[in-house]
Amino acid sequence: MDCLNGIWDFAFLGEVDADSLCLSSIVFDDIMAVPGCFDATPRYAGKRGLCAYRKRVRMVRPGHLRLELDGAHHWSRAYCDGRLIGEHAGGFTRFYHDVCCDEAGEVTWLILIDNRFDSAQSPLHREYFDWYQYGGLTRGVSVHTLPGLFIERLETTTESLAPPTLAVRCLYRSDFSRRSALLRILLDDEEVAKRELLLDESSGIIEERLELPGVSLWSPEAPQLHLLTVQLGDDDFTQRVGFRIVETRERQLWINGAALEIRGVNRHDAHPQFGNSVPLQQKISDLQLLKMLGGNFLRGSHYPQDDEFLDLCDELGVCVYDESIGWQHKQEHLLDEVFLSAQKRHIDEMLSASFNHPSVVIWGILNESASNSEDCRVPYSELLTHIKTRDPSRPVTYASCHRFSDCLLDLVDVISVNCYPGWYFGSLDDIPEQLDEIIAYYRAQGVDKPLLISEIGASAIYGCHDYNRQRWTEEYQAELTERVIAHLQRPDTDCIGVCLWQLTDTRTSEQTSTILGKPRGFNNKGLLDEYRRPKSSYFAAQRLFRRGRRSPSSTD
Ligand code: ADA
Repeated sequence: MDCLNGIWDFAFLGEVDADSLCLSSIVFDDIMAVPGCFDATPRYAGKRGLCAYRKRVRMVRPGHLRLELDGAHHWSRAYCDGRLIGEHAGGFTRFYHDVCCDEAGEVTWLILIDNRFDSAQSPLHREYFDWYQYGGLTRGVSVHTLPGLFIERLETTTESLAPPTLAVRCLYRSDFSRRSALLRILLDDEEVAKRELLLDESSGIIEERLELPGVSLWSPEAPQLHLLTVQLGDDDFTQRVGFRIVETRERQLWINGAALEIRGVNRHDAHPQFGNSVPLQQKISDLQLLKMLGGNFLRGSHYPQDDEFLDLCDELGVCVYDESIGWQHKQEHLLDEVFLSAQKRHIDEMLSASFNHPSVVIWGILNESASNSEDCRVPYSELLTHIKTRDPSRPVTYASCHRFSDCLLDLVDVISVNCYPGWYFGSLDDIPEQLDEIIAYYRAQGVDKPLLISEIGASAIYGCHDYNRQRWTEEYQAELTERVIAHLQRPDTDCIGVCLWQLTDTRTSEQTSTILGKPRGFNNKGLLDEYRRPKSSYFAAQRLFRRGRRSPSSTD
């Protein structure tokens, strides 16, 4: 594998149509970092349009090359030595293009990127979303030289804990229709399976069930990881795995038989200086901030998380609700075949990239979309069934904002409720009553399912203090946060926990309808501001998260 991250030649082309562009006329007059968001750099801040990235590399091993892009926002078209090798729409997921290269020598990779809003070209990105949608090669690029028989990916599932048993699915491809190959599987460098196979398809799945007595389990408290290596013919693939089982029953979410009390936050993978290409150190800092808060859970709002971030969650024992891109999609979007097939492809990419992360304990789709319409039953059901068919081991959900009108909750395993008592409706004093009413409504829709408050919060401008304690002050936000958590932690409140909205302030869309209610152009509901400076609400949440859920005998 050759990593192509680093400095790329760059040209911002602006209002240019990719179809009428002559590649040889592009003047590369600048440079850009990959991974990176070009529009988070000062020269291109706020710009939307077509741009071109170029990198020349010496390929010592030619043959079947695979260009892998870990995230390209929002639309991309890739060329190898001037040859078109593929197009892709939708950010936040990994995809690839294959190309044959016969001779060793210099290869020129050229990638066009478009961050304009165009629902025909990029059906998954809409301008009105409440977050800033940056452009660029946001999550890195690599190139692989693949042998004739190669492993496409591994999918692992813990089937049992006693003894720990891992089901391994090895998806392969071969340029011969019939060949024999040796399969070897190693766990932490020790051979655990070996057999000679006759492969008579050009692609297929090899399934192995490994019983591994004595292997340590993964849990939020003790996140033990193991290294799984699969060798097939001349190819090998190494993947970290954790042994753990997620279940939903009796209104709880269980990990290895222990009910999880969710103390979580929503997090946008964003920073004003880096856009959606948050550096590793900042990712670690964000998880430290979650841990210091007393948190154990993170909702990756509102798009799939990258491998690096999920690796950190695996290591730190932070459980993740990983969701497909989406924000308040209306019925007309959900009933549009182009949108639906783009969602399916995107969900497939999310699953392929993140299947083996033990930290991912819930798959979610389509934040706050039209789940209050019976007419949307078919698309919702298709997407959720699609996930369940590929991965029956994890619960599925969607975050609902339809307080008294949701009608598709029979399709999910976990009920996720976004609600803002004391902010968009009601007052601080009403919070307990409002929450009880909302929970009772959702409970009636899904009698024995676990119920998570997946968003709740209030806005505060960092540094805004006032004795009046009105909306937008740190005092109001802190008080609301305290009242919400205190009520949700009561032993008689029927929920599995809360994901506060949100860990940090985040830049919002430039569209007038969105930005007008958002001072500074930011969603200011962070416990921290966008530079991670704490507001009073962070400490209010910390006090209660560290204390945890009240037992029926507690006195306070
Ligand atoms: C919604 C949405 C969030 C954010 C929030 C808010 O619930 O899911 O992305 O926009 O509202 O701040 O209003």
